[in-house]
Amino acid sequence: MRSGGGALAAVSAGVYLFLYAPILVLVAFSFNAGRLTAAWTGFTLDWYARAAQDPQILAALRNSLKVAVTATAIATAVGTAAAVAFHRWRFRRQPALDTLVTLPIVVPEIVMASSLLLLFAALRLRLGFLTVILAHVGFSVSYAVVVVRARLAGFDRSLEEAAADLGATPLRAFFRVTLPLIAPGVLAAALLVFSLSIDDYVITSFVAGVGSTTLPIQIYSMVKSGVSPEINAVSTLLLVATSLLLWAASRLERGRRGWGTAVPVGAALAVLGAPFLLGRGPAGGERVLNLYIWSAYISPETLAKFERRQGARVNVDLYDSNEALMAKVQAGNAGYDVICPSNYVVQILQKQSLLRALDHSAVPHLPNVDPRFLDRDFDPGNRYSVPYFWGTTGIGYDKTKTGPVDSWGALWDPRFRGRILMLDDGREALGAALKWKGFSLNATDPASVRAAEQLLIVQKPLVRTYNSSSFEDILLSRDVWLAQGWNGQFAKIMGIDPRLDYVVPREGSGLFIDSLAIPAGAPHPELAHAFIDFTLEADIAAEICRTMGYSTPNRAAMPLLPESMRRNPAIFPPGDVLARTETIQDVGEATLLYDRAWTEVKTSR
Ligand code: SPD
Repeated sequence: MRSGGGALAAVSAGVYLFLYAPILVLVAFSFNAGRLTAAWTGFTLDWYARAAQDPQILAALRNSLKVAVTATAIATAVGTAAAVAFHRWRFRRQPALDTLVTLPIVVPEIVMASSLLLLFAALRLRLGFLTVILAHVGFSVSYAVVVVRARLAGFDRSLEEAAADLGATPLRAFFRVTLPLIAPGVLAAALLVFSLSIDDYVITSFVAGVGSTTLPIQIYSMVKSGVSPEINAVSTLLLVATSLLLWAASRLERGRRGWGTAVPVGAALAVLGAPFLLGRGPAGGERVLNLYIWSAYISPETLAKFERRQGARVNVDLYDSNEALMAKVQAGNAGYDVICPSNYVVQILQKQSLLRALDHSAVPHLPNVDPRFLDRDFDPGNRYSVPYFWGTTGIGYDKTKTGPVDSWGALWDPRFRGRILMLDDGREALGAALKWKGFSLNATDPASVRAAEQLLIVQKPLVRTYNSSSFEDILLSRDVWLAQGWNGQFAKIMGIDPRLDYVVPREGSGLFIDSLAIPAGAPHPELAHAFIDFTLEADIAAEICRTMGYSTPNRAAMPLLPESMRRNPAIFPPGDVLARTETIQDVGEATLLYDRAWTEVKTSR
């Protein structure tokens, strides 16, 4: 070996390790018996078996494949045609056209996502498969043009001319001469588009509607309720399938056909086709309820009961902020049948005519609700909503690490630097600062909101993370010792670990009533009413409360709850605690103040 050869090999090995270490870890942990991602506890194939039986994962994988295959076919065909046109003819203003065709590659994804959403809203297109496919074609076609053009750069045009001289039409010459010669480039473009499509999260999350949840969105929503090794198993299979396809493509490129190419293609197709064979796809004529609800708010078992009762299927999408809910509903046409806005959000959506008036004759169990939660200011007469859960915002903490906690001030205590979690929610995080300093949660004067903003900026170096979905798991794992959050999720972990406690700080806090409502354009209003009424049945309301830990407003469900829950002050706070709570309200134009303040906090260093 030449001198320096050893160093070169070491650097190369380092580069390969850097590139592949994360993938190797993912593959290894897909065989790990333990649920925790960071500790190896033994070999298992269980996660593969579970993934193969998880209807949500299978449905998401099917959706991803349908989208990726369609978008790949369209983008590759369009991109190839455009590349050939650019190669064959010189257009006026060619440099400008060249720039325009490659621009989507450098446009920030978030800009592309919001402009596509705006466009679809303007065209009144319902968000779903069509919009996802159009978006994927939109962002990937430029890549196809670039890859095919690179292949065409070395293409000898005299071959096409010879075909024409021998009497071939331009179309025949293209299919018999040009296409076979540029096929490796077209194939490479198709593979690139396929992998861009299968992987996309940002743009898809903007333009997907109900029933078109793709694998990345499903994975992200599963991660919100704790990372599952099933995800590692699915990712490993996807990796195997795409590697096999790449291997086959490289053999084809080298002109090698036969078994050596057919076997990897067959194996890849078997892996990719499995979700279609294993899971049930939507049957024609099947009744479907599209539910958009807070994470950690309903269990799959309760949904399965409704499905059995109604002979229907429930599609569930999750969110963890009212802002995310409002963005989807206000963009229009997301296709949801039932949503779960918080009190003030019911009011905002109703004012914008985005909710459908309820038919009370179709919700006969409404009288099960405790009258204290009916006919509230945000929805007089419950014309648009029925209460689902109520609760408080407070602090969950490990008393063995922090000692007693009774003030919001604990979240600013430098002794707990790096051990504090705040909700990733502007109104709630600013609300904690406002309450600590004696203001209302609904202060509208700029000085108070500004003071809260400054407090959160000062607090930032102490904060480990902002999280609104799995804050209780993060506390349970001891990554943090104090977490701002909502009572129900803390109540659940307090049952697992007695060192944890929950407090509504003495300065006061927020009380929320999250309600079920039907969006104005809901496609299945009859099934939506049936679902809302189902959740109001005493035993179902009790089951939802038992499994999720949040406080039920259902009076008839109370006797069905275990004594330990009824007496748990974290779930059903006593009168003196309730007396120091207030509801978050729609603050009208001051919303802008809150939005700006929260953006300042999140972007400050
Ligand atoms: N994980 C679900 C938590 C829902 C809590 N309600 C939100 C109230 C927002 N002010």
